[in-house]
Amino acid sequence: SRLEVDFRNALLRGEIEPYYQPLINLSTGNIEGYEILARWQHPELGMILPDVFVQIAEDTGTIGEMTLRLLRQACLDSDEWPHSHYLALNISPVQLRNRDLRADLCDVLKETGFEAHRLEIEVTENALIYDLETARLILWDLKIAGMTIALDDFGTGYSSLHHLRKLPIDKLKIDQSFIRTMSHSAKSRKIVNAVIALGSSMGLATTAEGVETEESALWLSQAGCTSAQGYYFGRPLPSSEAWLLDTTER
Ligand code: G
Ligand code: G
Ligand code: MN
Ligand code: NA
Repeated sequence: SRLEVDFRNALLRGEIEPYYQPLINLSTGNIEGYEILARWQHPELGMILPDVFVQIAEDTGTIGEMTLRLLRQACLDSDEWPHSHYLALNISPVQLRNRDLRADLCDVLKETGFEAHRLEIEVTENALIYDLETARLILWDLKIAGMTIALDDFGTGYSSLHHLRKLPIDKLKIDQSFIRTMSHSAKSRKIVNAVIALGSSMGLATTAEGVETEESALWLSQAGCTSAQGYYFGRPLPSSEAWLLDTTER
């Protein structure tokens, strides 16, 4: 298709850029990190969202290259920011079949001087269902290199608890669907409480995704959730604007 052809060139021309959404530590109220979210600034069509082009990147075998380019740019961008926060990078299911992932990511870290312990890798559970053993080896590679591992969209995938037992997970990102419905659903609140307790008992951090109101931010903080992300705290923004959130009083 037109977009598939455009995508490869867009990648080479640097039209795929990182946006950044802040992650807030709920005990201090301060920013602790930023999730890198890919955006495509198409010269004619305007901004295209990853729901459209991540699939194209996977289908055309360019997802690995896209990820490394985003990471390189993010490491350079964040080097200009006043605070040393972590960066969270999304990894696609197909990338958890590539044993070169650690070496590829570490090359970028070395080149940019960004420390591995400041890089968090986000994987979705659905990434793990095809070849769990290979995924396990790759996640251990990353872990041993010093990176942390977050399980994204937690609660929506398959056999979550099996994955928790088998894999070197550091953090659970509680899916937006639970957070969005919390204000009117007692079931959602109970599930969120249970996930926080599960994380806490296993020594894992918990991040609530899709926090849109002060009310849910306060509730999550009182429930012992470690950190939060969502429009209430900040939308994904380009580098020039993202770090400014850090200097705003909350
Ligand atoms: O804001 P948002 O539209 O950015 O993201 C939509 C979806 O695309 C989310 O599930 C997000 O995890 C995913 N996504 C965003 N950036 C990337 C990326 O660089 N790589 C991968 N694999 N997924 C991404
Ligand atoms: O799947 P993942 O969690 O990586 O995707 C993050 C997605 O959620 C991105 O598309 C991001 O723009 C979006 N997002 C982040 N915060 C909020 C929020 O508070 N509300 C809604 N509706 N979407 C959000
Ligand atoms: Mn994510
Ligand atoms: Na998510």
